[in-house]
Amino acid sequence: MTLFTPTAEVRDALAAGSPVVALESTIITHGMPYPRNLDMAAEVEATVREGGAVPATIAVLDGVLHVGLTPDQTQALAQAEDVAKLSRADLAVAIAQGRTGATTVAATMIAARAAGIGVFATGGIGGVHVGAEESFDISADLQELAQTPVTVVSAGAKAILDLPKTLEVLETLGVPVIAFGQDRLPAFWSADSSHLAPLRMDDAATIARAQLARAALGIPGGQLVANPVPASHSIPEAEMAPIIARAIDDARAAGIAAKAVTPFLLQRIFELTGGRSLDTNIALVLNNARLAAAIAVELSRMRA
Ligand code: PSU
Repeated sequence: MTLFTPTAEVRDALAAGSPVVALESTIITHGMPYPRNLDMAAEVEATVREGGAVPATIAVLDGVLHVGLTPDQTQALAQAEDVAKLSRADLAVAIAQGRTGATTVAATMIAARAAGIGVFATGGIGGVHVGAEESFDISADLQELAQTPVTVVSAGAKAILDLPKTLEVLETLGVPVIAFGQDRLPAFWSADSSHLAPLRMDDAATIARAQLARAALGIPGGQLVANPVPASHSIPEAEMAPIIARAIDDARAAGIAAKAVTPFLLQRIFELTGGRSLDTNIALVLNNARLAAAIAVELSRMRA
C-alpha cells in the first residue's frame, strides 16, 4: 500500500535532504473564501521557495494522500464545496474510502512525519474552545503536538479559543510553546496579547537545534512556534475581543458544534471586521511560511 504520494519535486528534495516545508489544506477549504484562499495558497508556496525550501501542501484527493499539490489540484480544492476536514481520527478512513479531504494541523503533522518533513507552517492551531468545561471541545491539534515530531510555525493558537486553558493543556502535554522574538504570546490577529509565553526564541537556528535535541533525547512530540503577525497587519487584542465574543455568541445561538465551530467563527469574524481579519490572516500565514523556511534550511544544514 502506498502511504503517500509526493510530487517529483518534493520526492527529490526529501531524497537529497534539502529543506522542505509542509503546508496544510484546511486553511484553504475551511479557513478562507474563494478566490482569496487560492491566492493565499500560491503566495504561501512562493514565500517558502523564496526562503530556500520546497513547499509541500498536503491533502487527500480521491483517497490518495498527496504531499505537494499541482496548481490544478490546488485550484480544484480551493473551489470545491463540502470537502471533508480531516484530523487524526478520520485521515486513514478518508484514504480507505477513496474520499477527498483537507488536512488540519493534526492530520498535516501526521502526513509530514510519514514523509520525513520536520517543519510545517500554518495560520493558527486549534485548542481549547471557550466553554470547553461544558462542551469538552478541545482540538485534536494539541494531542498531535504532544505525539508527532514536527515543528509547527503558527501565529499562536487562534484567538477564538480560551488561550490560558490552551496553554495549560500544552504544558500538561509537554509541548514547548515558543514565542518568536518577544516575551508575550501573539494571539493570531494580534501581534501582542496579555499572556506571557512559556518560552522565547529569537532565531531559526535555535528552534532547529531544539527540535534535534528533543529527538535525540527521545522526547516524543513537536514544538509550537508562535510567530507574531507583522505590526502593519496586527489588530489590537482589545479591538478583537468584543468581535470574537460576539462571534462566539452567534455560534452558540446557531447551535454550531464540533468541526463546524472554527470555520463558522472565522467567517463570522471576517464579516464583523469588514474583511480586515482575512487580510491579517493571510499576512500571518505568509510570515509563518518565511520563518518555517528558515527553520527548514537550518534543520537540513544541521542534519547534513
Ligand atoms: N489556521 C488558519 N485557518 C484555519 C486553520 C488554521 O489560519 O482554518 C485550521 C487548521 O487546519 C486547524 C483547524 O487545525 O483550523 C482547527 O480546527 P478545530 O478547532 O476544529 O480543531
